[in-house]
Amino acid sequence: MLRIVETKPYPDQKPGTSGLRKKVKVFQQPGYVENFVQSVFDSLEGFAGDTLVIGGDGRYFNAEAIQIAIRLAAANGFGRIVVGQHGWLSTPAVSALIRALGAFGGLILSASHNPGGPDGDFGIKYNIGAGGPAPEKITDAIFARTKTITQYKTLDAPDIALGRLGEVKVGAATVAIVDPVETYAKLMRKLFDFEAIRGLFASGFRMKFDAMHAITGPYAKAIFEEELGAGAGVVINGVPLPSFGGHHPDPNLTYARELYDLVMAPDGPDFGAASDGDGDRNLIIGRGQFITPSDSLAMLAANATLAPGYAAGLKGIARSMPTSAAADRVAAKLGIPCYETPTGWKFFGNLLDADMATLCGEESFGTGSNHIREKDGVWAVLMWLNILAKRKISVADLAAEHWRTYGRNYYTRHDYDEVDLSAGNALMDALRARLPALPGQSLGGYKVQAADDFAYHDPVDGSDSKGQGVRVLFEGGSRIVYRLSGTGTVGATIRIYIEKYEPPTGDLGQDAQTALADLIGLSRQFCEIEKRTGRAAPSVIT
Ligand code: VG1
Ligand code: CO
Repeated sequence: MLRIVETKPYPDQKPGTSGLRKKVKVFQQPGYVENFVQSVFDSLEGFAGDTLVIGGDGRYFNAEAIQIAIRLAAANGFGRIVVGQHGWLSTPAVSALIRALGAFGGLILSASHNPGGPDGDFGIKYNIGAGGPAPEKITDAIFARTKTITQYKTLDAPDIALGRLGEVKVGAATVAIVDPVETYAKLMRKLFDFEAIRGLFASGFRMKFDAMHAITGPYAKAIFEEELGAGAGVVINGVPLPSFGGHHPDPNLTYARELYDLVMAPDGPDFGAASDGDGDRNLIIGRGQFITPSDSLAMLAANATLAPGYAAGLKGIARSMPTSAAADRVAAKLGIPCYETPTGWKFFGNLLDADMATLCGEESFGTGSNHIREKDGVWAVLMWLNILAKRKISVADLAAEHWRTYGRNYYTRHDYDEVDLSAGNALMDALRARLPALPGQSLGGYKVQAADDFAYHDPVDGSDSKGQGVRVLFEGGSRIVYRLSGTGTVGATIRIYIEKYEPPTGDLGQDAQTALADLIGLSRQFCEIEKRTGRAAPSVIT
């Protein structure tokens, strides 16, 4: 039975770079999920009878939110609702399913790498028919709608059994519960040389994959352990848990320390990898050698044709602005364009749709390609394995060879979490005010070549995005970038990105924090971090 429920808007349901992200307790308020999901549907047109994909990363409140979303989708006229078993779908798997089914769009229930549990975070994101995050035009419309909404449409229908594969009716809609891995794994088989990777494992290559008790456990077990013969025990923390075992499911050197220590040990495995809450991020570590995400993008691009899905070569590379310029050097050598976009995967969508870029990456442990419209953690691991299987070389040797060819972009990101919001904004305002006077000045021995607040003109749809982060570019390819996070849920998170270019003839084997020490000091002093925020040191260094 269709039911129309009167409701009052909640303030601040603004979807950011990765959808709407708030504390679980905020989402648990009566009508909160309904308001947002109805606002999404109210901002879309022409979906009557069409297909909607729904899935999440298994975090606390996932199942409850999915039941609500299913009822609203059915009441609003979707004809077919495809849901991952147990409510599970990784973000890349949602993207793959939307595309494979030709669905109208999808809802992803996740707060990605943010912690879960009753006191953790939750999130909802809408993805369009191309498989990627909704562009700003749609997220702006959704936000506008959340402020004026007066009612939502739902059904009087019981919860459905999310664990049971098969189809059930909810109102007039058919709900199909599907295996979360199947469609995704099929796509991976098309892109990569599974035979060669099987051979790699058969030859004694050892790997550890840390699923961080988040969504990639089932994917990694099915693909790495079973299909590729890596063997049982390769996947650690492989069971998705609502609170991610109390951990922060963020695959970086701070939160994936267990894996890092394992792989850096002298008798450690050849290769270590991890993914985040919703499976779109990746961490790559070879024995004795961590690969920064920026370097990973460059190295994958330089070797991409070894994977069958990319044998024809790359059309272009795209990276987010704060991502290091390592990929630019590969693009230049390949004679293809390299696009610099604002932070967030949604900016890559147009370039991929227009076939202007094939590989994309962000410094925040996100790498992906035109196979879907999200970054993809398991894909990145397979791409590395495919390349290592073909090159028959260690990660450390591949990295050393890469830097000898292109030079090395030493890189680090320093995050200051949960800073007072007005202090964060004031810091950025003060930086912006100083920009015009910077070019030509010498800061700590570095000569400023250019300085701006990054703006992006989308070459495909002509849209403009302004205020995307303060860049101070130095002569010789070094730079400091400042921006505020759009995904934090408490106060402001200030991100400082520091990069220094070392040419092929320079010292390529340094520790990044050491190589960057003078620029790190300069980055703090220049924005007066301690005076303005009371913080002498960052909360997280990656
Ligand atoms: C962060 C990263 C950004 C990434 C975004 C979503 O955003 O810096 O590169 O696209 O998270 O990642 P911000 O605004 O906090 O810096 V995830 O794994 O949510 O989907
Ligand atoms: Co994520």
